[in-house]
Amino acid sequence: MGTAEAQVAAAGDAQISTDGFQLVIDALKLNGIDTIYGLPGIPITDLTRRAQAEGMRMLSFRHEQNAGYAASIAGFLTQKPGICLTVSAPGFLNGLNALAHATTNCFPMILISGSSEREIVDLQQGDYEELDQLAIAKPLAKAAFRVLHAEDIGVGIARAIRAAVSGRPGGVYLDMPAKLFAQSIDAATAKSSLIKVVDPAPRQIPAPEAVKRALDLLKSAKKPLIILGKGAAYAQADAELHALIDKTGIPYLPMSMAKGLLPDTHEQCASAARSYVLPEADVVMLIGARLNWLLSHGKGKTWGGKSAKGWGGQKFIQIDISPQEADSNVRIDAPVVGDIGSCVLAMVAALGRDWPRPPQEWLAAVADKKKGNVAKMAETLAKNPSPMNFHSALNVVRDIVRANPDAMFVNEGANALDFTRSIVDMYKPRKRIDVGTWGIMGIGMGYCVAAAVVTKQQVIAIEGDSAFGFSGMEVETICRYNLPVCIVIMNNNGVYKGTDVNPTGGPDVAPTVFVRGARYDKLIEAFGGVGVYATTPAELRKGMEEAIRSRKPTLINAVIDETAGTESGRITSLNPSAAKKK
Ligand SMILES: Cc1ncc(C[n+]2csc(CCOP(=O)(O)OP(=O)(O)O)c2C)c(N)n1
Ligand SMILES: [Mg+2]
Repeated sequence: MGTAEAQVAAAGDAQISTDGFQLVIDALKLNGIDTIYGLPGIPITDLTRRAQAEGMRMLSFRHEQNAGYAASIAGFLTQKPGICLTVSAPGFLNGLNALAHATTNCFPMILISGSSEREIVDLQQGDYEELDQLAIAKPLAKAAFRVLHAEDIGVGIARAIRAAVSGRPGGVYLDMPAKLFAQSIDAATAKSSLIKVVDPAPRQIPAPEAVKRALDLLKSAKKPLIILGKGAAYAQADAELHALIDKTGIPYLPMSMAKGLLPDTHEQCASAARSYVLPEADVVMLIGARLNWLLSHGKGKTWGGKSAKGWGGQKFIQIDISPQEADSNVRIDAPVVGDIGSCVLAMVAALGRDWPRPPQEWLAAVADKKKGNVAKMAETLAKNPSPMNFHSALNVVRDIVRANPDAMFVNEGANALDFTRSIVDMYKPRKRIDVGTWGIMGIGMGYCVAAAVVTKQQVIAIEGDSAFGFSGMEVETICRYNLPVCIVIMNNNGVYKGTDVNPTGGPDVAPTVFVRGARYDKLIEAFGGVGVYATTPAELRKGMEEAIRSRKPTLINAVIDETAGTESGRITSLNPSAAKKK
């Protein structure tokens, strides 16, 4: 079947009809959405078939959670809502985790789920996969809508798109009961019911007085610091950010997914002196970064406060799209509300020509700290212990990424995450995608699929062995679509490390321990991919170079010293009972 438009034209007869399936596809395509991440089944199987027949990229996953994570990160990378399509009840619930993740991380995504018959669900009469999905989705989504009539599909999709991408982006749920898809509707009426959304994410220009207030404060600083968050990465305002960093000369810290907005090797990048600059800074400008747990809520010892919740004395400027973000954790002296691109542009324009560089003592102190820490790290990285540890393995990964700066970089785990983030430099914007605000395990393979599909670039994934397990079956998906993904599993035999013992002496291993010496590399071979077993940095290097050269789906099982990890990686202090365990 063609588009509603084609049918009308071909038949020359306004009486010809179309259906709900077709309208969903037409509405998405009309809004430039050409990819769906999902998993077929009642009632959406034909939607997946017909989307493919209509030229959309319909990517089928092995579990909806992974399809959902793929959709969420596609939204982050493209500024268009990523679409996840699931069946009712269990499929919907599997996708819901990713929807909540999208909302928490401010990624635009739409979860479209088929659902059961309203009148049966509402009377709780026990329909096939009965569940009040809309009610369940609401608290986890930025917005949630249901469409009951085919003529409302256009409006439903338009509202979902606007809700997902405007203001602070987030996850949107769109409920589509089974009956909707088969409803027939006059093709001309159908066509006129569709909406091409005009200006879905309008710019939000900051107030000039807010910009002036912020710049006055910044100018008064003796030890200024800029923090770039993933909101700054999402904004795709790379040139404006470069100009701001260059013109002010202020040291900056990139949050995890903001790494590479400017190359991590930039002389103003203060990542290697993080624990020095946070407590020392007197004025901090946050750009698309929230003062949540990842920044210790802007207070406490990390910031030089005397107690766990004590204020460190910093003044804060916060550039954010949401007017409600300011003062969420500490006082914000100069909130600047607007989209990041417009705000940074306004700031650069208002800097003028004679903006003073920060005091030399501050720049020299930061540079000095950096130098010391970089030298210490270089020493550790140069070692070649046997068995291989995180550092000697990541030394290889660091070289490979430097040589392939366009590659997308996926990262999850605990130690496998924390060591990687600090050791592997990024050189370009939006290359690093990881566990995000919640620190969730399971984003790995879904992110790999979306990153490859959206960017067409090589993808490198550095995965803890536990982290990988959450989405490991999607290696079949990666092989099926023949995606250029190189997965490296940092295999230390368990969660954090592989050395825990069962204190009772019973036959079960400890809860954090897996099968010793597991051969994850064999897993991908089952689907025609390339498996590599690497016990030395040289073997790891060879495997990664070959994967990138061939662009074949590759899984490298990097055998890591099972004693090498730390409980909870860098966030041991958040672990209530085991805070002292190293
Ligand atoms: C969905 C989810 N479940 C559980 C956790 C708790 N958790 C944090 S890190 C981690 C796994 C760490 O082990 P691994 O990935 O092997 O990394 P390693 O520290 O061993 O390198 C787990 C289970 C989580 N963050 N997310
Ligand atoms: Mg592990």
